[in-house]
Amino acid sequence: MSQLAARAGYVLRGNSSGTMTKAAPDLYPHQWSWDAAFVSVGLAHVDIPRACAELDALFAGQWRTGMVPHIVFDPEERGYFPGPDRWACAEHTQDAPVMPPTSGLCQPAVHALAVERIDRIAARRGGDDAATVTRWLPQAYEHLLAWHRYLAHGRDPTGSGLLTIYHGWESGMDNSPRWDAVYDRIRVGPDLPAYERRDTTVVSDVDQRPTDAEYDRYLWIVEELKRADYDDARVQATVSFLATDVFASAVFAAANDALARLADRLGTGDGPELRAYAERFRRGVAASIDPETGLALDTDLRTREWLRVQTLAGFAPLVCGGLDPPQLRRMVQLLESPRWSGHPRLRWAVLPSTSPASPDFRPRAYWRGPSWPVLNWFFVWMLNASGEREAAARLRRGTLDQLADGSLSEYYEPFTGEALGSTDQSWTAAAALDLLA
Ligand code: 9WN
Repeated sequence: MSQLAARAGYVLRGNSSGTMTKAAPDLYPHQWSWDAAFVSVGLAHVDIPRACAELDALFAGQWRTGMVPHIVFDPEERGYFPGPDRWACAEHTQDAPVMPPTSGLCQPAVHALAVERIDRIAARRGGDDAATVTRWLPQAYEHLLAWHRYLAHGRDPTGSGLLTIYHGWESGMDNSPRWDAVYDRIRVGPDLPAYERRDTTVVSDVDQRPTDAEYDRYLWIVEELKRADYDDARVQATVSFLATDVFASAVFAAANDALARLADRLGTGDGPELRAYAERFRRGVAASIDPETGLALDTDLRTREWLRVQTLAGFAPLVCGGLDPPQLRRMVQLLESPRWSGHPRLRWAVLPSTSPASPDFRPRAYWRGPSWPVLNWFFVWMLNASGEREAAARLRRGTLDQLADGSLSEYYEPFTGEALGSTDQSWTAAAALDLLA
């Protein structure tokens, strides 16, 4: 285990460009939003100032609207598609910064949770580390407040307690079966500009990545966003992908709780506003639980129908709390049941991205089945936060066993344990460091 920690620290150092950490050295050579938040927690265990700098680099790409974009591009790096030219954000809206260039979407708002955790790690250490974070917090707080206000208003204009997303990429679970029905409806226009994928030159086994047909739709939505000049109201009226994201909503509720605690500590007076957001989104998530499966579901906003699938996003209520004790017990039991981490064929008792008992399950295909250490770590973190310490300890054990091969891969085949996707994935290294600490 000490070797694993050393290797994880080495990977994070190697993936750093100085101020930002590439999500992965070859496959994702830029900074991704939720990756950066998770990475900053890993960094906090080895270098507190660098952890703060990681989030500062991300906030440098924040839009005038408050949106924290899903990619902040390193202008020196080329190897990723779609890159800054394809997004062309600053050409379409003055809300986007010219430098650093960014994408025009966002990802789950785990950042305030990360900041709270960095603060706790630094406080435990005391001395210069604690002082560094105390000095840094007020400005980090301002970025987070603007980000949360953007989401609460721009992405939930009707006050439903559920965030609206425009692309599977915004969920962070790109090709999850969660979005199949929404993507099925998308008709790619004949004027989709030609493109060449880069991801399949890095991961040569195409089964591990989304298909070309899926990519066409991903890129088509980018064209639709540009046509609406990345303006939220125009996008919501025109884009062909429009859904609520129950997992991102739960993350947002929990992040508002964390930011409210920070507001109190800093004496900003925003606590009541942030607690009201937390309550609104907790209620939205609780109302999304499907009585048939016990899992929380997303909604297709064009048809107003629930998207009935069995993915780990269904455990969203475990992230934001608000379940009464029997409901909480039932959900933890479901998580550990043979449909999930207790499935008899699993190599390790961890959560796969899609239930192996579901017809959508495909064990090698990215978000359609493989298990992702980063999300297992996140559930360990959230289970601990809701007092479910024994379930958290079991999931932690399984995740560490999975990580023991030292490849720090992006995802794993859940039955055979084969490492898949990118190796040296930054957020997997962060997961290892935090779980070991
Ligand atoms: C598109 C960086 C990102 C993660 C996402 C993951 C994957 C990108 C891609 O990699 O998405 O945003 O090109 O496939 O799905 O969750 O943030 O690690």
